[in-house]
Amino acid sequence: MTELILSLDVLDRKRAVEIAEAASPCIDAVKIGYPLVLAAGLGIARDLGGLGLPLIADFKVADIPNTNRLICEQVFAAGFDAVIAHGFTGTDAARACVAAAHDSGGACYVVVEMSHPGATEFFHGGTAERLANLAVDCRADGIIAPATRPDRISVLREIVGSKAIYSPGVGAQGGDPEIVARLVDGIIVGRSIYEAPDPAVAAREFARIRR
Ligand code: NUP
Repeated sequence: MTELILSLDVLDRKRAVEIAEAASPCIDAVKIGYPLVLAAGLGIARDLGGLGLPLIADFKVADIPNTNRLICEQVFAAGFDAVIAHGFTGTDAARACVAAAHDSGGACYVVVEMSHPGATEFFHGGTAERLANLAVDCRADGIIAPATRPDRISVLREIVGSKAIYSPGVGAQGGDPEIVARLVDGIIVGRSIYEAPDPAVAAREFARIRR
């Protein structure tokens, strides 16, 4: 079954915990990025630890290998189970993230094509395909690919095979969960759940769709 990953981009610690708790029976993981961590602190990972769900740090790590390693070590020490890294900084840099993740018993996912309209300026023309190959070479656990372009997911699936594909862009960005859920291992949903009048109901609806 396709996983449902809640993207928790709210700025208030208490509200973040409430939404995650309400949605928790219907979701498979929680993804946290800079907005919540910068607003609430890295300790939010511990606050959400009681949910018993994997926590993914969407930090899109993109630095030199040594700095990537230092960042990822902090991510896993803080209690995260997975990290998202960029691949465009090169094989050595991505490999540093994968190594740090695996040394901590965690996972690393590499962004190979982003979901917003401007992403086509740089990711198209062969770059996403190269990044997908890089993710395979680095032994990343999976890739991030755009729910807004299901045709692209299919192209990237050819390259990564059975590696996990997690896909943001469902709902608020226009991606159709019914179509995308058939192509990927997990859909990532943010605003369509946390901005819904009842996030628990919205999460249940997405959980039903993905089956
Ligand atoms: O290509 C990407 N697109 C994207 O939206 C890569 C991402 N990591 N994301 C993230 O997924 C984005 O930063 C946000 O945290 C989430 C999508 O949220 P929403 O559009 O469902 O609200």
